[in-house]
Amino acid sequence: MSRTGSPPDVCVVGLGYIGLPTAAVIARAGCKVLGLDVSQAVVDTINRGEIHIEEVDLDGLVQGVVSRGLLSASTEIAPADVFVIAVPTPFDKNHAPDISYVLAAGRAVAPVLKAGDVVILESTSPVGTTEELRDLIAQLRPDLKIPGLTRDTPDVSIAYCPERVLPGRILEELTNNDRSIGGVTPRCARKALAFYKRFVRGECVTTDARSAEMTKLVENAYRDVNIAFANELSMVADRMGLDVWEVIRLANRHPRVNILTPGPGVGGHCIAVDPWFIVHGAPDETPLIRTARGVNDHKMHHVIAKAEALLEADPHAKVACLGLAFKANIDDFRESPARFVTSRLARKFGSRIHVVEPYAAQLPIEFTDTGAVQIDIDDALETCDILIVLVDHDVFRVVPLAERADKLVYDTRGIWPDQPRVVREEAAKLALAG
Ligand code: SAJ
Repeated sequence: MSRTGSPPDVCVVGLGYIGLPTAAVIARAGCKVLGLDVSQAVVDTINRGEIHIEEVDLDGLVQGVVSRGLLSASTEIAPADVFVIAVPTPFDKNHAPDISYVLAAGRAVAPVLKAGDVVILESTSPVGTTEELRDLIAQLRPDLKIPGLTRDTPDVSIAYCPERVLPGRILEELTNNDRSIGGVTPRCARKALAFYKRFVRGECVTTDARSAEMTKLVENAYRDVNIAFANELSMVADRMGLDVWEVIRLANRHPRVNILTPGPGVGGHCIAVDPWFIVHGAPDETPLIRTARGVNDHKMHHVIAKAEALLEADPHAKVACLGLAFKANIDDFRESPARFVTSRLARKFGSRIHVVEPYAAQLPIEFTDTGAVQIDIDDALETCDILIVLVDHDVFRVVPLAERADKLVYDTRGIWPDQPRVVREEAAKLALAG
């Protein structure tokens, strides 16, 4: 495969939140792409030109590349020139990374590999996973010369190239973000680089596989540690009766200070997961990363306790919880602190809880039989006395002061800096009393 030659045939293994957009973007660049997934339902949906996940502009893109015959999906592997593996890497109950899906993908790919092929792992992975994948392929295909294990020119190339896209901006960031491309050998990195140059406009930087694996983990751990600092400050501010938003706003006027935004905790399936991969790899050297995880998880319980104190102080007040998504302006409810907090309140306070989530057609399963109901933001503003802001959706952010000035507001996201301070101080005092 060469950059200037005809486009390679590509197989993307795993058609989830990363795999499907990646497959579609590669197809748009003119490569014939086969998407492989274990779910027949996912495969059928994509082959109809439809999508099973929500992401800005993805529907039109998939529809276009499927109708032009550039993207198809299957549960059966087929030969290709480049294999891109984008499968989940969860952790178990002890926070140990589970790379079984990566190895299963390797077992699927190995039988159809031929000389000249490139295998690229994109899944967030503990350091050393790409070499494990390489060793598995070597074991399954003793007929092939494998990079790092042969003195000759290897038959195949194996590399690690993490995605770093932000949900809600995936298509744009897939194309425009810089990429770190880590080869099992420098030659492998060059082969993978030639492939990414076909569809990435950002700068592609080559390195070794282990450094690229660690880079991905470090990016998300960096974010987690910095959010933990903001969340810890918010709890300190509650204890001291201070307005954390005011303190952060002022501190951030310092030219070398940039404190992130407190929230009800850290959600999603990356930032709350990936730091554990570092901790698992170096348990004695990671007190800071481990503590940050603890702070961010604890913040959810702090929010629940503070909200419970508010609700118990006024047993007749009707309450609106604003947002269930794991962050603003998306319909992704996986590992969402807002969802966790609201469901706990619904279980305790039942029909007093009114949930506002414009991105959800209905309440998630755990709300069944709690008595909590879903209403829209207009009803919430007309009928509820207490507003608990859990997600900074734009539709909440734009509510003018006049429509909420008389409410008791617990704003975990700081979207309403003009909310009368007396109300916010009252909330802080109630929480302290609790
Ligand atoms: N959050 C805060 N305060 C902040 C920023 C975020 O409470 O100041 C919360 C969010 O509300 C959310 C969580 O953190 O619950 C994570 O949100 P996010 O927008 O920071 O990140 P993700 O999980 O959507 O995507 C991250 C990104 N990583 C980094 O920004 C370093 C993305 O670039 C990665 O590709 C993605 O993880 C991934 O797939 O690993």
